[in-house]
Amino acid sequence: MQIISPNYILTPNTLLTDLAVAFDKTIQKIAPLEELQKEYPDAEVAVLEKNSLLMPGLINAHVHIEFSANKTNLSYGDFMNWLYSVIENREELIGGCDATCMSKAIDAMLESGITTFGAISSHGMDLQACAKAVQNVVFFNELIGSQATMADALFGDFLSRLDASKSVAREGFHPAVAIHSPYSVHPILIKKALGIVKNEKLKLSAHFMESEAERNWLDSSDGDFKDFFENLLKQNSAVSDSKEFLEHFNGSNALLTHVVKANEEELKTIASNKHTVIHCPISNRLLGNGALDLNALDKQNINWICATDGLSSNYSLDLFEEMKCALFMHSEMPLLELAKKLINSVTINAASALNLNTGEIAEGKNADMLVLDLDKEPTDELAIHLILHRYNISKVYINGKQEK
Ligand code: MCF
Ligand code: FE
Repeated sequence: MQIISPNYILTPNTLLTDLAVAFDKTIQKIAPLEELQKEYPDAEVAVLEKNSLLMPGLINAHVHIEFSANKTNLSYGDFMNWLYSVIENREELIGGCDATCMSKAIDAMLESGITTFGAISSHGMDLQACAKAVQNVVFFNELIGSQATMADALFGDFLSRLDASKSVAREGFHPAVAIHSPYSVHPILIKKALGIVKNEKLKLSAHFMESEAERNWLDSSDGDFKDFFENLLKQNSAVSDSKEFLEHFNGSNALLTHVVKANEEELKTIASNKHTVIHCPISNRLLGNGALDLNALDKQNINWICATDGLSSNYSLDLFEEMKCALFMHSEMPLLELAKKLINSVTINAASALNLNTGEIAEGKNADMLVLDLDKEPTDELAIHLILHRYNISKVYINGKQEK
């Protein structure tokens, strides 16, 4: 048992003062230090310095680890140009991302306070790096392929990657499934994969309505994707429309990433199925996809969370940086309200979306915690300051073990 005694503890609705936390793998009790020392006389005690804040570890629910080699290879500003640049640079990009490159990305996330991440794995090449990461990992094996003729081979490959991820038997590692997107996955494949998802109660994720090109292709088999599909894949219409696509996900509490171009009907479907929207503001900006309308999501009571996406569409995997950009991007929402929502989105709300017992400093939750060194007593605008000031993270605990 350990006891940590910070000056302040951040919880979703209040800032606690003069309380300490007793924990092993999970948080056992939150009470005054003297009381905890009496109850756990053998516990190791850390009394922290002045202005220390204990807060939950951050959760980055959507990141492409295999794309971590990108810095300047890909074209930014327009989604289709980005996509063509991915295809053109594929070998260099994926081949250039070895174990060291992937571990560097994972370690950088730890340094910036990310104690849980959702890895979207395109090829399974990131499995070892994710298996040996100190963080909690939801490992989303991605299914992709719009051609029916390739379905058996692609599904076979997907299944063997899923099986390999199931053989990772470590605490905090969770195999899961990602359907790449409505335009890139054939319904035959989606149906087969969702059979497994439902049987085995796996978490499920998909990119959805990221670009104008996707909107036009799904609505009318037209727009910027027309040339792409006709020339590269000899396909002249979309494999499904967005309604059919979303119907596959009914009853799954899925994570839908981007959702920038979704219409009101789609938002209603997302709301009624209790899916979560993953918002990646930097990626949306860099790929020329505009900004998500957060008020429209709030109006429908949709749980939305903030994530970084991969280094394929970002310059860092730092959720403090991501939240800062979101704060400046969404002038439609009052500043303090937005800051509080962002902090909850990468802690308690991300945990609930991923169905993990973490994201909150509360009794019974896993002890995934950060210590931040504030320089002054916090004000009631703490959420804004946490996002703006990049306070030093002096300690990181994951499942009760100190990792920084
Ligand atoms: O999220 C970004 C942009 N949207 C879609 N896909 C990806 C992103 N970063 C990497 N990807 C991957 C995706 O998982 O690119 C591959 C897929 O494996 C093909 S589509 C460019
Ligand atoms: Fe992505």
